[in-house]
Amino acid sequence: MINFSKTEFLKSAALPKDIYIGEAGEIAMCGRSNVGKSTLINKLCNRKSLARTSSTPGKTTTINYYRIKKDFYITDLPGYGFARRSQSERRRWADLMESYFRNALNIRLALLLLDVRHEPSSDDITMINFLVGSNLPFMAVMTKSDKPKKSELSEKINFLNEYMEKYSPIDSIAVSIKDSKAIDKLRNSISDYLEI
Ligand SMILES: Nc1nc2c(ncn2[C@@H]2O[C@H](COP(=O)(O)OP(=O)(O)OP(=O)(O)O)[C@@H](O)[C@H]2O)c(=O)[nH]1
Ligand SMILES: [Mg+2]
Repeated sequence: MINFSKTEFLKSAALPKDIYIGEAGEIAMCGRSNVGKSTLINKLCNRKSLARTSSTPGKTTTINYYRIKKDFYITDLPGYGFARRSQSERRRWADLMESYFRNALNIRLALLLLDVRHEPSSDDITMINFLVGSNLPFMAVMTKSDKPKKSELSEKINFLNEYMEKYSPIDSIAVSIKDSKAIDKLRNSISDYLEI
């Protein structure tokens, strides 16, 4: 079982030349801006502000690498689908992502975060197709499960579960920052899948 609490910040990459290329295994956090990627890294690692978060989208603008154990990293990626970015920022984002995925030969698992309240957006679908097309194993993680009304939650989870089953053999999981049991379950699923 991974001891996420020993995680430490390793480096940031703002430009393709800064992208980490090495032997270590990697867990990549992908998803739309504001879906909760940086927040989830903090929760998994039981830390308040290892990764910086914000209530406004577009907070993470660099690729941030965190070492969870010797030879294993978790990578916080800048989110997609954030409309209010300048043309040049969008270009930089696209170049950075393209370079990241081209060089990330050691991604052992991607976590694709989806807001439990919404159906996948066209950007999410592009991401899903990319992961499938690249043969990258991924687990859908539905975030913000504290937000829907209790009466609607299971319907939303079932919808996304069924949706994602078509694309990934790995079971989806619903989490919330307010539900430490769900976070624990996610830690276990990641450890079990990676056998680390
Ligand atoms: N209620 C609730 N809020 C959450 C949850 N997870 C994240 N948030 C909030 O969602 C907002 C965005 O979280 P971030 O972690 O910064 O989102 P991000 O995906 O890293 O966004 P970018 O860095 O822009 O790509 C913050 O205000 C978080 O507190 C959750 O499970 N429940
Ligand atoms: Mg972020």
